This record gives sequence, C-alpha cells and structure tokens, in this order.
Amino acid sequence: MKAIISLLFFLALAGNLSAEGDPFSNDRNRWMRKAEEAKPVLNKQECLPVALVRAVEDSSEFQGWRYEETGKPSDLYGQGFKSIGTVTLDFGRHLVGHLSFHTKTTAGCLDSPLRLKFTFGERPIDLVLPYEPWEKDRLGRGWMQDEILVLDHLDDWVTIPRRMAFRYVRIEMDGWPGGGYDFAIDSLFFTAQSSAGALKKILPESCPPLMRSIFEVGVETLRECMQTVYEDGPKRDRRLWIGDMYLQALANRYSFQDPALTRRGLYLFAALSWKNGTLPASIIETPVPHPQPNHIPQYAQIWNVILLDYLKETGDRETALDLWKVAKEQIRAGLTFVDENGVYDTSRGQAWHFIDHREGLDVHASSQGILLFALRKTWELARLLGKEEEVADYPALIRRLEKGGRKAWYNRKRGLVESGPSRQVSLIAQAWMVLSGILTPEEGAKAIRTAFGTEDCVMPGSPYATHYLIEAMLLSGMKEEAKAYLTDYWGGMVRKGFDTFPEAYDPADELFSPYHFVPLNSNCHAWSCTPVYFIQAYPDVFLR
Ligand code: RAM
Repeated sequence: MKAIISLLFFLALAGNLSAEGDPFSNDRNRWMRKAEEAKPVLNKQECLPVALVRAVEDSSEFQGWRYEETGKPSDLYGQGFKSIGTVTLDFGRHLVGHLSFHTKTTAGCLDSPLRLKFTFGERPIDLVLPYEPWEKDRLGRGWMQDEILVLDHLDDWVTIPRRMAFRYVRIEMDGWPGGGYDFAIDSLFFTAQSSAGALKKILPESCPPLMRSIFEVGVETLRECMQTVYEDGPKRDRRLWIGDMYLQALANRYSFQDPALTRRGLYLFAALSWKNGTLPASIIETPVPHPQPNHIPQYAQIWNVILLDYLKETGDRETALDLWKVAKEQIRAGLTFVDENGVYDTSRGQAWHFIDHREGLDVHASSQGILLFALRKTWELARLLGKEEEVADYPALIRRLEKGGRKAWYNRKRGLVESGPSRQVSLIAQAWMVLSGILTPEEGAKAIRTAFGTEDCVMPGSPYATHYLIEAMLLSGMKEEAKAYLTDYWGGMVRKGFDTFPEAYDPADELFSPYHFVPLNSNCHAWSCTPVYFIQAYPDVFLR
C-alpha cells in the first residue's frame, strides 16, 4: 500500500515538475537525494509519568484551569480500572512520540472487545473544553489528539500508532464489557523523540534567573520541533514552513549548533519548488515529501536569507553554489509585485501575503520591507559566491525599492510608517521598514516609539511578528526597550506556566486562537523559540 501511495505521489510530482520551462528540471532529483541524505536519525528516550492529576477551574490561572496532583503513577498500576473510571497523567514536561501501555486482567473473562479512550493535551485547557460539536470555522477535527483504542484481547503491550505532542494524557473507559470483567493498566511509558542532540551553547552562571528560564523554555520548544524536518509544531501543523524554519535555524545556531537540518530543509524546498521556479511555503514529509499547494512570497524570499546564514555559519560553498539559482528565482518572482515607482503592490499577482496572524493587518509596507531585506541579503550572498555579475542590477533595484518604499509608506512629519490605502499603523510595519534599511536606526526608534503611543496601533499577533519587532528595536538602538519587551512577552509566558512556547499568545486575550478554538492552538511552536537566539547573540543586552 505504502509503495502504491509513494508511486502516486511520485507521478503527481513528476507531472507537475516535468513541464516545459521548469528552470530546475535537471536538478530536482539530485536535490531531493541530498535532502534525503541529510535526514537525521531520531534520538529516542523512554519517559515515565510523574503524577496523577485532576483539572481544577481557577480564574487566577492562565486560561482558567490548572492541574492538581491527586496521586502517584504507581497508584494506577495494578488497580482495577473499574474503580478508577478516568485518570489523567502528567508527564512533567512536553514530549513528542508514542505512548505504550500494558494491561492485565484482574477479574472475570473478557466477553466483548474493550474500548479505551486516550486524550492528549499540551495545556490544561486542551483536556477540559468539549470538542463536540465541531464548528465549521475551525481547522480539521483530526488535529485533536484523541484516540479510541478497541482491544480484542488484553494482557499485552499496546503502542498507540499516532505520534502525539503533549504533557497530559487522560485515559477513560468508553463502555464496559459485560460480566464482572475488570483489568488494570499495570505499566506505561512514553517513547519521546527529537533529532536535536546535546546543547552546545550554554548560558553563563551569572545569567539572571528569568532570562535563564526563557532560554530553557525556548530550547525545549526548538528541541520538540526538531524532528526529521524543522516542524512548525509537533502537534499542529507537523510540517516544514519557510518562515518557521528561518527562526529555527537562527535559534539552532545559538543552541544545538547542528546545521544539518537546515541543509535538509533548504534542499527539500529547492527540490519541491513549483515549475515556475518559486518555492511553496510549506512541505509535508509523509508519505513522501511533497509541497502544499501554496506560495507565500515573503516566505520564499526569506528562504534566501536562510541560505546566506547557512553559508556564513558553515562555510559550505558547495551547497550555496548549488542552490544559488533558486535564490535568484525568488527575487525575480518577488519583483513582479513591484510597480514602476518601486512600490510593492499586492494586487499585481495572486498570492498569500503572510506577515502575521493578526486579522485585519495591512501587509503593504511589511511586504516592501521583506522584499528589500531579502534583496540586500541575496546581494550579500552573490558577493560571497562571486556571482555579482549575474545580478548586476541588484544595487539599482535596492535603491529603487528604498526610494519607492520610503515615499509610499513613511510619513516624515509624523515620523511613522503608514501602510496601505488605509494608512494603517502597525508595529510590524515599522519593524520591517527598519529591518529593510528604509528607515535609519534613529528614524526607526522614533517610528517604533510613536507607533506604541498611537491609538489603534495594530500590535503583533504572534511570536513570529514579535521576533521581527525585537530585532528592529535592537537595530534601532532600543536595547532597554527590546529587553523589557522580550522579558515581558516571553517571560509572561514562563510565568503563566508554559514549558514550551506557543504559536499564538496575546497577553491581553488569554483565549485568543487564530482557529476559533483554543485547543487547536499549537502550544509548542517553532517560531516562538527565538529568545534562544536573542539571548545568546546579544549578551550585552540580555545577560546583564
Ligand atoms: C500556520 C502555522 C505556521 C505558519 C503558517 C503561515 O499554519 O502557524 O507556523 O508558518 O501559519
């Protein structure tokens, strides 16, 4: 069956990729082989639960719920499940992998199959909100981590086939067989997996405690997302997105220092690029690596920055030279959105322009900033590779985008970036205009400070956008403010009990979910691991 699925995917892919005009037709197979050669072996570890717990509603807790210890795991083993009915186990930390358990008959004879229900949750609230009825505006019901196992016989080991990402698991009976039958779960363990190795870059003794906790939670987040690719979230979406990968590669450089997964990701995207040379925004690994039918120009452009950073980190010129032509294509495609005045215009093509999860965000100024940021980095890449002649027009393009962006989106009088036809003020637009070099550091500091003080200013809606805001603050010399913001935002999550950082976090709205249902949020999400990078890359700011 697996072979047939693989063949179907291969044929579908071949159909897509063999079309005329494909700039990479001679490279794809070789690139895919390189990606597969770089596939890491997963490190596995057996983990045991640390406590039996029960959910307690408590308005003083984050999202209104906490767990209270009710006993030791040994209280479960050997005890007839009939008297237990439902039990919740706490493994003490976030884990990714497979649960195994052993059952033992304690009374009677099994006269019908036994139904056991397992529900895995990353946060307390994941296990207390009812999943049904499943509303239409949510993502697919299949993302929820609940499984019913029907056991035809007991007194055996069972491993739940689906990989789970969780800290808490509830086990309950879903209807009892007849007669006086009873059984016990007499042993249970979880096989946790990650491709991350040992932490290579540790913090100095003198690191302030809260900063240390932020770093450690960031490292755990990254570790859990490092599987056979950089996953965005091991619970959801369990796939490789360029935007997430950029931040993971950055954090990896300042923690595990293992660039192999970055190399694999770069090659996977190159091998699976669309036949017009642009990159898909995300890749799903199974049953064979394939692109999701999407394209985010901003993500495609950021792929070039990952390649540049990878070259600078590793000195691996062979890979960078091999993939250079892909980088050029992303800039070529990005420039099709730029009008005759050097201004990024989203209406010039069909694409998903993604900057942040914040609803209603105007993306014009940010898109301008990202393209220019990537263009400068790609020019740097060209210079390092001795390819300037191939892209001799880049310096003039850089000036054109600088001039056009400044004229279109920077209000000099107010000292503020105003994005799009509605002249929207958002922090992320200020940030990208700084990171692109359109604003000087002094102008950037003024713009960010003014935006903070502007009524109706659109705040970042995710740790992803918050990353770029902090980076822009640092570039604008706002060291103290950057430190305070990072400490408040990520430190706030630590104080609220996160042991991995989530996809979406809004301090003003604890029940915020981009998917209209909090348990759908991914609570271990790659793009929020970047304090790892900030703390180590700017010790003079964060380790004082
Ligand atoms: C969601 C995920 C992912 C992100 C995309 C754009 O599906 O949060 O991490 O990169 O959106």
